[in-house]
Amino acid sequence: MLHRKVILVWIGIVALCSMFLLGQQTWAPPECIDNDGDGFGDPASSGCTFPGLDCDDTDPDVNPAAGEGPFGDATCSDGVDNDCNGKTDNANEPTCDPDDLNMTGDDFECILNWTQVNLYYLTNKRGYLTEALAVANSPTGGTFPPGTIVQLFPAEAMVKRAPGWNPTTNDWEFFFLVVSETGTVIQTRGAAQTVNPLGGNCFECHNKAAPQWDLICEDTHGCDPLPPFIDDAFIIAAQQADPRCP
Ligand code: HEC
Ligand SMILES: [Ca+2]
Ligand SMILES: [Ca+2]
Ligand SMILES: [Ca+2]
Repeated sequence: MLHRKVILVWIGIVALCSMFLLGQQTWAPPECIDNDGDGFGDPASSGCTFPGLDCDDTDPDVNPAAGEGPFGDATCSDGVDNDCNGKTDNANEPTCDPDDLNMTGDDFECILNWTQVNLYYLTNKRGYLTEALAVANSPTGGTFPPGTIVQLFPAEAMVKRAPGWNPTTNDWEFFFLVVSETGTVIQTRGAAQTVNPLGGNCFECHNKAAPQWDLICEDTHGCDPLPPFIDDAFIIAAQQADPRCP
């Protein structure tokens, strides 16, 4: 009998201890001091909605998730480090860099308006068309200037952002677009993770171009070829069918 009581008491103690230990976790979450209520704390704390440091905990519009840019936007001249990255206004490269090109749907247009280089179309929306064409036509390659847009198909585009935007992709931003008579809707955009609707990763294919070609494939730069049915005639027909063209 005594033996059974000892065991019961022992089980009771173990149960109490584990309740205490479990309970402690919920009774004392990491403290979050978030004076402006934007979800970021000062100091940074995993107890807050977001773990990043709020560099100005008196202004809910200033935190690591806030934007600074593009150039011309008030955030590039307000004297505030809006996104808490340690750089303020025009020093906030690349997003406040006047050469950066942060495309909206309306910035895309009929690709036949642009300059044809071999099989693709190219323009530059930051005043560097001469420089961009020099790179495109160079037999030894080069690095395209910011503001360059390159398209082979109306629905896919590569856009050169400001230096430092994304070192992995050489600052290229990849786009998949939905185009119609009424204009362009951006369906997906981004750096190395961008895929087309068939799941094909733009960067994985284009990164196979030899380094001097700045991720431009054409059919001689080292990329795997497109499937045989996508021949020149197919590509030209797709270009001529760009619904945005007059
Ligand atoms: C399966 C590999 C592959 C995928 C995925 C791919 N591309 Fe390409 N892309 C190519 C090849 C190869 C060419 C060159 C075709 C030619 O000129 O014959 C090309 C051409 C282009 C061109 C014209 C300039 C150049 O590099 O020749 C642009 C712009 C482009 N692709 C953008 C994109 C974008 C944006 C995506 C993603 C939405 C994408 N591509 C996905 C292989 C790929
Ligand atoms: Ca805050
Ligand atoms: Ca900043
Ligand atoms: Ca600012």
